[in-house]
Amino acid sequence: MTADIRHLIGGRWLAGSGDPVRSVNPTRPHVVVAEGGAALAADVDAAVAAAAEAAAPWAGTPIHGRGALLLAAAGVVDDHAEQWGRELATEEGKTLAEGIGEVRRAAQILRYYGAEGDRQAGEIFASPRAGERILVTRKPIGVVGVITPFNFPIAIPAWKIAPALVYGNTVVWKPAGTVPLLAMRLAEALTAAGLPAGVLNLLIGGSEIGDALVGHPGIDAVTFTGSTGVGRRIAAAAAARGVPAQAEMGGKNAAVVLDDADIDLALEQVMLGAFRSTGQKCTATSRLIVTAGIADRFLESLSDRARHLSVGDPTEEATQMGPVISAAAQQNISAGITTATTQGASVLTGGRPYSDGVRAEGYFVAPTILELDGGTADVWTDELFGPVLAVRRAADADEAFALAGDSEFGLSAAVFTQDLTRALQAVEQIDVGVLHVNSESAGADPHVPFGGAKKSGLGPKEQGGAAREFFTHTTTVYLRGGTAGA
Ligand code: UN1
Repeated sequence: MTADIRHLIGGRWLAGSGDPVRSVNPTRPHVVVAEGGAALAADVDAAVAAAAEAAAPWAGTPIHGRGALLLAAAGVVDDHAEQWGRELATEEGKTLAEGIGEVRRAAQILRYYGAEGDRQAGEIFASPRAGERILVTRKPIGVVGVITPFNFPIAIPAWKIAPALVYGNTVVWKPAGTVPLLAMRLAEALTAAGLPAGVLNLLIGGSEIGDALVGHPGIDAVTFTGSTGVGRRIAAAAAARGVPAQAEMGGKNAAVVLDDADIDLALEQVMLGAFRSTGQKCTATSRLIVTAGIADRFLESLSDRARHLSVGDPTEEATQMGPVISAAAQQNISAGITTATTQGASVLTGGRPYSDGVRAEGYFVAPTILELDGGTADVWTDELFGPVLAVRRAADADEAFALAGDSEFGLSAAVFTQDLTRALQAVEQIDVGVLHVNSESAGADPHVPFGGAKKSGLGPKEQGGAAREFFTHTTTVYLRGGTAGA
């Protein structure tokens, strides 16, 4: 059954009068998941006006009251985990287990921020002047533009929208046009929980809606997750208007497997990092560095596992990897593989299109492992955002860590070793925002900072206490009593 696309503006669910938009099932692209009319630029004006009107009463609601709404929404999300998880797998293409897991993760994020009222609200400092204290308090920024990607259609929106709301901001949100159904689900959960009209507005459409949002004079801050090119453009546009931007962008994340690693653990985790969500995570493992003593054995076992991965319809229980999001993504990834081979890469497994059944019909890319010789290769430097792992061998740990750092990006990395000294060396030497020792490069808990080093991100990090840096500003209060001369 095809869902109707609706936009949420000022508390009302409205049909769009723009061009037709639709999301399709990437496993069976002739199946339409959701369709309707896109939002128009005029809808951006209406949504921003609704968010501006809702801003003062929302900011004036005690944080515990705002949090209670998020906790109620978490309950709604959890209650629908199975249904929405299946819809997610159908619309986005990740496996059912991952889809249900992601919906539950969205609920967990809502619960984390729902409890924010019970945490520290600011700081107090001593004053060099008698009778004075200095308070650092937090205030909302205002109306936040939220732009989210396709790959976590409900979890990433939750981890931006939940902190935005709990800190007292109102939101106008544009999700990726490929996943409107899951966006509507999150907005439904928040409205069912009793969110006042205008506090969250949802507009579905193409990049012109995102541009109109970022350029709108009523938007006080922009938070974005997606590609590096778009993130830089958004941050530049925001800077030109003098408003803060938070952009979480590309990664080219390395797994480093040293000679002394627990090999079975490393095999299992590298597989998850490279191929879960079909490699479509900014934290996915897209580079692998193995040291010489174990390289042959490790690569042989890894290729064998990749070759036997169950690839197909993600809504079937046995499936371990589904399709990529779109025909354009499939073509881009396939072109990246072809370029790699012309640049000297050897294909250890995958690399060829499927010719059978649903895998030929849908946007499938085989799990692919490419071993590079010493030369330069685009697949080593450029994010393909698919199930493609580029491998290099290193003589020893020092060379392996240097290769891990050989990227303009620095989002996440994984290091597999049982030697504490080597693990500590990795912490010192690998310049990333998220480092996993003996676990895969993806994964993030809601209570700790998330974001990249180097060119992976702009602006304050996300999640945990870090989110407060972006979604609030400080007011430093020099506080004295009124008694003259006291
Ligand atoms: C994860 O590693 O589980 O777009 C989350 C992304 C990241 C989120 C990764 N912002 O893939």
